[in-house]
Amino acid sequence: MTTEGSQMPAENIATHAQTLMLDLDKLIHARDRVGAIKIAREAITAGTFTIPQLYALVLSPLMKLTGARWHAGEEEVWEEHYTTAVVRTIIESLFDEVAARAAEPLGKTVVLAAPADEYHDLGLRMLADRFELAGYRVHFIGAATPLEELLGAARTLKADAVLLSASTHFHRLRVREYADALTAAIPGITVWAGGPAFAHGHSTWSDAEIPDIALLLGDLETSA
Ligand code: B12
Repeated sequence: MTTEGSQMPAENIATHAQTLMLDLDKLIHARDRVGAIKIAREAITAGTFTIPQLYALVLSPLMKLTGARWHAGEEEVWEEHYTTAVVRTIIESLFDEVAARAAEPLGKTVVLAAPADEYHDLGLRMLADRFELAGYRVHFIGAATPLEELLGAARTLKADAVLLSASTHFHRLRVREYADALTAAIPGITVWAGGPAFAHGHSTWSDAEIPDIALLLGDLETSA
């Protein structure tokens, strides 16, 4: 279990997370991306949050807030893109901290990708770091990956597991196709699938195929 960082009681963590999220939101709206990146990094280097906590309790809710504002007509599309870009920079800026805090290697390799035409990859990128922290060897392929390319990557990179993410409902069938193709082509491979596309149930998928990442990695108190 990744226990570096905060030992705060859960309710304090929630309050601190909400405060940091609102501070980040203000800085992003003031178009102060340097300031936003600085306070997010400081929350990690000061030990206020673990990296999984920052991702699950601060950055993910910030993205949802942005999405809700866009949906309500309170934000332009470019503003959602702006927030996405700042959040991605925060994540990338933590690369050294992820490497320094990663657990002993487990000897397992995971490849993370989204299927063709699926452009949401920020959640996938956060999951990549959480797997790395847990000791996996991680290869992040990212958004909109054609099936043949993913099969090639999984073989070449000797993946023990492939994690597929889909946010848009209409990509669920494609994820099923990818999972079936991977398990047929690579004996013994584990395929996990998830993301908002599965938010309203996952019939035709087993529970093992759609894992609870917090439970699998043991890196958060609550499932996220
Ligand atoms: C940012 C964003 C975008 C950006 C994506 C940028 C990027 N590179 O990622 C852009 C602008 C490209 C975009 C485009 C679109 N988007 Co959009 N987008 C969002 C938004 C606002 C935030 C997404 C995000 O980053 N969330 C934060 C991350 C951390 O959370 P997450 O992705 O859910 O991932 C977490 C979990 O789901 C889970 N998870 C993820 N993958 C996996 C895999 C496994 C195996 C497991 C176990 C868990 C797991 O772990 C992650 C970490 O905790 C959401 C709103 C929302 N409520 O989420 C809409 C949202 C996802 N988008 C939506 C839609 C409809 C679209 C568009 C179709 C809009 C349009 N009409 O053009 C297009 C589709 C583009 C495409 N073909 O893919 C819908 C999807 C609805 C649905 N379920 O079908 C949402 C939910 C908005 C809404 N309420 O309608 N979007």
